[in-house]
Amino acid sequence: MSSALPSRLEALREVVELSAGRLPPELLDGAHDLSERAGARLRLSGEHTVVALAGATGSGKSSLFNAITRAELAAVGVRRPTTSATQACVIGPDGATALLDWLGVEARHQGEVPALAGLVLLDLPDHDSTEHSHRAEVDRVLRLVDAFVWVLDPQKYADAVVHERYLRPLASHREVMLVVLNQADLLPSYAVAECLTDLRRLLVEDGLAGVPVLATSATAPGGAEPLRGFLAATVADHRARTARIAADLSELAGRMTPLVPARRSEPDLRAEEVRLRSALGRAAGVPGVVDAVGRAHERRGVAAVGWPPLRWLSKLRPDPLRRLGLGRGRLSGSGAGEAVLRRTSLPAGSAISRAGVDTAVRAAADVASTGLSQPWPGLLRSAARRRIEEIPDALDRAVGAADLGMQRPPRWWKWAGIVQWTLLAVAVGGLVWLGLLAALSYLQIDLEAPRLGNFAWPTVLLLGGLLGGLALRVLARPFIAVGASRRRRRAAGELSRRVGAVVEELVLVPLRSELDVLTRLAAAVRRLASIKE
Ligand SMILES: Nc1nc2c(ncn2[C@@H]2O[C@H](COP(=O)(O)OP(=O)(O)O)[C@@H](O)[C@H]2O)c(=O)[nH]1
Ligand SMILES: [Mg+2]
Repeated sequence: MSSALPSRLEALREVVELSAGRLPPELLDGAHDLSERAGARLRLSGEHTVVALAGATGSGKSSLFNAITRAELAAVGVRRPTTSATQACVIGPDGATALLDWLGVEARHQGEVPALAGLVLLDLPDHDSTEHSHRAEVDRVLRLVDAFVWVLDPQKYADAVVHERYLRPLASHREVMLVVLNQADLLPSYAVAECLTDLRRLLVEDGLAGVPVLATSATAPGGAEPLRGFLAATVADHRARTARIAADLSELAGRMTPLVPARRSEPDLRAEEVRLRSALGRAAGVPGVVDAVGRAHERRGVAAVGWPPLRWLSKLRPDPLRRLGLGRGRLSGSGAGEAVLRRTSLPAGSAISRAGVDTAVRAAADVASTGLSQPWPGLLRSAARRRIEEIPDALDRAVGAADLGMQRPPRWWKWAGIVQWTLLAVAVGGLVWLGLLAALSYLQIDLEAPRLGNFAWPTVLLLGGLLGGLALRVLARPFIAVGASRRRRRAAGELSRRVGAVVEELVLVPLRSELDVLTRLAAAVRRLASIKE
């Protein structure tokens, strides 16, 4: 397990980073603390193993401490024995100063017990002390040590406090825990055996099955030997330091696992993308623009190929695109780096279309959160909505910058226009000719105009020119209409591409990036829990 520790600690750092602002603060604080604590302990002496003696008042912690270290270091109370500060005894190698500084233990002693070289034994205040500061000291030190020895006694071993407040929450720490039933000398041996059986049963209920339980006596000769033997083995295999951190990691992972989803496939957002496009398209006024493109095309077509003398008529009505501020169809000065964009005069999205955008964005977030429990649906919603305020402007820019294809009138319009002017010229020619003939005839000069069948040429020219112009106007109409619907389709395509880009940038990218955080966090929590990917 310890070989996986570096990767689990790396996972922990990732968890801290990714869960900031996402998971409950107390969990985040716990993760952050653990990351710091584990890093600090791993930088400190690996030669030493820190073991705390913890237990209730009078259980015999101080007496065992003295018995193990073979010194009269800790004050043993007869009537009201209390230890207000943690005492430390370092056995064997020097170099524990930084470790003790980090542990925040001032009362330090040096002991000489060859079999225990490397042990830093701590005698804690009573966890059931009436002094709040004593209990706080116990809680503080217990977070830092490599291993715990719970010292219980025959009268109080079943007390609810120690089981509920201390033992049960340490279920992940079975590997670095020992429970001793001290003062065994006070009981006949059959009663000791019964006590041990009962204590083991309680420990199983605490979730601590498998934790070693020993009977000791701090006062009877050799009564502390079982504990000494256990400590010697613990110190010798040097594993408590990393095993404690591994236990902390497992405990944290156990609390985090319910908050991240198990492996799941990427949600399919394609249908939501379609809905978003149409909602944003409506909000951007795309149907109105498309319609205006068609009408503008027809109007301009009629203006280009209509009968010249009547063209001014169609100019009486305003150009539908110019009215929307889209007449020129492009950004003003579309040079690179152009910062000031021309705004369209599109009506600002109506309340209804804005509500439509809102609904579509929420729906996309909800689909993305299918099967997730809180806080993720909320987080995905706020991610999808993070840039929602920017949508109206972005849509306006997208529509304003769209090339609606109105710059390039169909080429045949020009030729038809030339034909129209030519026909008009022919008609005018005929008219002038007829006028001249009439003037000459007034002057009694009769000239015979050349004839085409039954008609005089000037008449043919006048009527032919007029009828030709009219016919051209009428024949051109359906072609203009076909052109208009083609332009409408092209504009719709262009606008939908542009609206799609806004959907992608302002809704889907933020949403997917939050989904990505979720996936990475879930993977990090699995690595934290040391579950194989
Ligand atoms: N008979 C007996 N008395 C003990 C034993 N351990 C401690 N005591 C006594 O219990 C009292 C409290 O011990 P102490 O070590 O101060 O307990 P602490 O409060 O847990 O530190 C003292 O009078 C000790 O002599 C033991 O194993 N057997
Ligand atoms: Mg004591």
